[in-house]
Amino acid sequence: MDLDAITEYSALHPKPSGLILQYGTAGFRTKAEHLDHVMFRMGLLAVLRSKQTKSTIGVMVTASHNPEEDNGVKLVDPLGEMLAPSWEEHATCLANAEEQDMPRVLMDISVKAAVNLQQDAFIVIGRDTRPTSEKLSQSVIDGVTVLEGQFHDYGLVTTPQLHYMVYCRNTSGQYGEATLEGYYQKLSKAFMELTKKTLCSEDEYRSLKVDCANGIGALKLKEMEHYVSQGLSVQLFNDGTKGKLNHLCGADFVKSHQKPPQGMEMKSNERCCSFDGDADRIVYHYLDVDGHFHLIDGDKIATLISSFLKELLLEIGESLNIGVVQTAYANGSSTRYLEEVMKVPVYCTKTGVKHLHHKAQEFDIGVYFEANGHGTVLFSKAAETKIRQLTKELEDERRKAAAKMLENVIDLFNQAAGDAISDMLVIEAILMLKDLSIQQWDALYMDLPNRQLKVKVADRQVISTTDAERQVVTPPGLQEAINDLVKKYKLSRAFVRPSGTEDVVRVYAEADSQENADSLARAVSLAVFQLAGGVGETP
Ligand code: NG1
Ligand code: ZN
Repeated sequence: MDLDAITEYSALHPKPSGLILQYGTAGFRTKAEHLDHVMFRMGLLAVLRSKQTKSTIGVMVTASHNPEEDNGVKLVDPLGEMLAPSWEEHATCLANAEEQDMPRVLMDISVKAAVNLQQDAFIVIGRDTRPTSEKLSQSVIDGVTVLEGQFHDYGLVTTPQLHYMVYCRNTSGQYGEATLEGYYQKLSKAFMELTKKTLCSEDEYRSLKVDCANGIGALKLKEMEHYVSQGLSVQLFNDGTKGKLNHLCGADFVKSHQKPPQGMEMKSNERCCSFDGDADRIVYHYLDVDGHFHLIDGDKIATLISSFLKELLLEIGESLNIGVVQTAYANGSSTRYLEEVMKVPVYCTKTGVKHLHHKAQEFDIGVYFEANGHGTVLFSKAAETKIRQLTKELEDERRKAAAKMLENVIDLFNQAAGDAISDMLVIEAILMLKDLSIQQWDALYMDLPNRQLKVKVADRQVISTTDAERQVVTPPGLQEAINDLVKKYKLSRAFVRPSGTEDVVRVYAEADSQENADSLARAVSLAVFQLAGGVGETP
């Protein structure tokens, strides 16, 4: 390592002294103007990680659903997964080292992690459409270059597209070709094959309105459009030509406000969906004939997908196990429906896709979705091999057709990360194949009314939790207070946890009516404010 060169280049990306940031659930995320040094340093760290794993590592510059002024960065590990926890700590140390200490901290990490500095390194870089992303991704490249890492800059891509590139490159092209063309080809081929039998049914099913949150999803859907145009026509709204990124639109806005996005013309009963700013989340929605808004979130997406997969498995008669993974934010009705009606096992993990992804890997087929619409389906290597073998060997036409469909589904899901584009194509294919309208899908079960609120406290880390974040451990008395409040309502549930991406405590409540869910959420917020050091206005 050329420490002089590192010191010299680092001075061009100086750290504002005293600034402390944490590698959270989705990497570093804060106001874009505070991130230049972090980007440079994550370029350096990516090189070390690449040398250590002898694999291509990804660096994505995005702040997902955050406001346009924010930005962020996360590293993508060899098989497309989120960075390993011990390296999250290295990332935090490196980002927070004062200017003069940085080269030493970098050396310490390479020693601790037993990095062979002679090893080659290869980094792939991507970014979203934020005005600050291009310059920040250049700072990542500066970091990579000063440590003599090789790189490929994919420029504007969705977060899941970058995960896909990393996965492809580390599996010698077996998973797919590491280009955008390769991504579109792979997905569209699987989609067209899966839906080819339905192509002569009615046209209205085939058109979908997409709210792109004024983000990268719009550009990438435009690029993909002609690959799938025979099976699906997408009408794009909030495509970034006018509005501000994630402002009053996009999956996060729609889910948290339970309102239609602005800038989208919705007629009654039309199928609509919203992506978030980096296109790794999707939720569906529609207006009914009375003009009421209906949200179809990640839980209902998981339900649709797992019921489809279960039917196919029954058809081929193989005993592959299937499990659904959720977080505490999953609507109580969805969990009940999955367990009691569909009879599929459901597991709850901590918030953050890395936890869900990890748990989903335990099954032959692991379906995981956060209620906010981030998720995918993972197939174990053994299950994939089995299914591909069955499509070749089965003689019974029906069973063979079902196995073939499962094979298409494997190719259609992004196995490296939750992906709005890939999920959208799977959902559209299932709705076509089962001839389901959005209302019929919505009617699978009724969501329990719920409310999410945020509370500002002096230090959100005073709140610690257990039982997949459903129970508070500290501060003392808070869980008892929540228990007492929950008892006052029917069909009720509430929990609180410190956010991993914002400086707030999140409060979630559900109950038998919207009024009661709102009132329970407010009461729990007040308890948090009083017992966990609330600041500012009392909720
Ligand atoms: P935090 O801020 O830790 O609640 C949010 C989402 C997560 C996940 C991350 C990463 C909710 C309640 N939380 O995390 O599910 O998507 O952002 O983007 O939706
Ligand atoms: Zn996102």
